Amino acid sequence: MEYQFLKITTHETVQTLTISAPQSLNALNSKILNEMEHFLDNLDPQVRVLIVTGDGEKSFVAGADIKEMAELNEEQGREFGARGARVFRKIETLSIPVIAAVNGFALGGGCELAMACDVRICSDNARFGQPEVGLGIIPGFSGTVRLARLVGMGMAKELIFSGRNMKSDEALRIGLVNAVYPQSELMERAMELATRMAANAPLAVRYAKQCINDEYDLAAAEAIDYESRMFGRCFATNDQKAGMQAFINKGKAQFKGE
Ligand code: CO8
Repeated sequence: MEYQFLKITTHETVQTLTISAPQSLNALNSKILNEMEHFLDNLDPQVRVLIVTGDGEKSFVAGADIKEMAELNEEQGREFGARGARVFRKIETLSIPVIAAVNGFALGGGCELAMACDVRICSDNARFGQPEVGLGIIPGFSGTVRLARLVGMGMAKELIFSGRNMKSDEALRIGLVNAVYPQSELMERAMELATRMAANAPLAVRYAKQCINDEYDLAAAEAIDYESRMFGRCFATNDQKAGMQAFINKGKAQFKGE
C-alpha cells in the first residue's frame, strides 16, 4: 500500500516510520491512524526494531487533529478515541521494540504516541504535554493510563490538569524520556540504540518485552512465575544455543530469531 502520510525507510533490520503531515505539524487525523494501523498489521517480519519519529525539525506529533475533532458528537468522539487507543496498543504490544525519537512537539496524542512506544529519546527542542483540558476534552489515546504509569500519579495529575507544556530537560528529570540529544544527533542516536537492540536474540528481546508489559498488571508472585515460564521458553530456541556457544567459544552469535 502507498501511504500518503507515512514515510518508511529501512536500514538493515531497523525500520523508521516517519509521520508526515507538515501542514498540521504531523497532527493525527483518521487517515493517518488508518495508515499506521495498516503499517503495523503488515510489518515486515525481518524488521527487528522500529523507530517512530515526525517529519521536519519542529514537531514529532502536535496531537490529534483538532480540526477533525471539532465537530464530533459523543459517539464519534468515542469512536475516534478508541481508534487511536487501538493503534497505540498495537505499538505497545508489537513483537519488537519501538523507539520514539521525539524531534519537537509531542503534545496530546503526540505525547500519547510517544508513551505507547517502549523507549523515548528526544531532541533538546522537544516539548511534551497533555493540553486536552484546555480544549474541553481529556487525553483520549490512553494518556491518563500511560502517563501515570510512567511518571507517577501526582506528576501525571499536575501535567494533565494544568495542560502545561514541558521542556526536554524536565521530561528527562521526571523519567518521561531516557535521553536528550541535540536535534542534529537525534536520529543517529536512535539508530545506534536500535542497532544495538537488533543485534540481540530477537525472541529473547520479544519475550522480555512481553514479560515487562504483561507482568505490570500481575501480583508479584504471579509475575515471578510468568517470568520463570518465559525464561524456560528461551531454552527451546536455537538462538539460546547459539548465544551461549558463542560465549564459550569467545565468538559472537549471529542470531536468526528461531
Ligand atoms: N490539530 C490540527 N492542526 C494543528 C494541530 C493539531 N493538533 N497542531 C497544529 N496544527 C496546525 C495549526 O492549526 C496550523 O495550521 P494553519 O497554518 O492552517 O493555521 C499549523 O499546524 C501550524 O501551527 P501553528 O501556526 O499553531 O504553529 P506554532 O509554532 O505557532 O505553534 C503549537 C505550535 C504550539 C504546537 C500549536 O500549533 C498548538 O498548540 N497546537 C495544538 C496542540 C494541541 O493542543 N494538541 C493536543 C490536541 S488534542 C489531542 O491530541 C487529544 C488526543 C486524544 C483524542 C481523543 C479523541 C476523542
